[in-house]
Amino acid sequence: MVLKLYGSPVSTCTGRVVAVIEEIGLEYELVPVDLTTGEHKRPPHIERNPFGQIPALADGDLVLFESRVITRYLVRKYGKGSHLLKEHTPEEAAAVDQWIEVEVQHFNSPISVLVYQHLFLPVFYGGKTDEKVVAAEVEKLGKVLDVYEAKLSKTKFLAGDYYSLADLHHLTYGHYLLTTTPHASLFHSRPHVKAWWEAIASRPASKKVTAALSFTS
Ligand code: GS8
Repeated sequence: MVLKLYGSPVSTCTGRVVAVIEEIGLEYELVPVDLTTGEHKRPPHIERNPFGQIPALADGDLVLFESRVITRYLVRKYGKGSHLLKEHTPEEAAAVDQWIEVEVQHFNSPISVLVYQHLFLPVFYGGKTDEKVVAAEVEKLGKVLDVYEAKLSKTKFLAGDYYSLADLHHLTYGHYLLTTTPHASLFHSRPHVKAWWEAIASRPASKKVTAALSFTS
């Protein structure tokens, strides 16, 4: 049965799931949910995600929401041979889990504000970038990336020398930050972060995802 992914091609959280689908090589159908008309807040989408957000995945009768839960589900169900979740030993699984959590707890908040301020706010909502907010979030993200720089000076990827979901989860916001905001130097000025980013972005699966994200150069 073909997976159905309910979301939007320009959404970071939808793209996160598409990245895993492409890494594993699964067939899927992207069913558009139009945020501009509030389709995500009404039935039938609200039944797929009670928080009225995208994405949601339907795999037969199973319906899931939360992009990072969907990615783990897909790896466990269809990507067992991959290293995307190293569940061979509790120690390796913990290394991936730890950096998956770091992305959620430390990276996502400042980078999503920066992308919102520079891209979604002006483009979708006709608002004006708040430079005070931007300055505070640039500082926060810089501190997080200092930690990444130290870790990535020891291993090629976050959890170890292998590409995992811990890295993949950074793809879509990283892409938008680098291509639609004036803050690419946050990544490029840190040599190990820069090399890590290039290793992520140059993967064939990543290229398919980022090609579909609009607003990019
Ligand atoms: C966040 C989903 C989300 O913010 C996840 O799936 O990872 N933790 C969740 N979705 C946004 C689009 S961002 O790609 C969304 O649906 N926004 C509309 C809204 O919240 O009303």
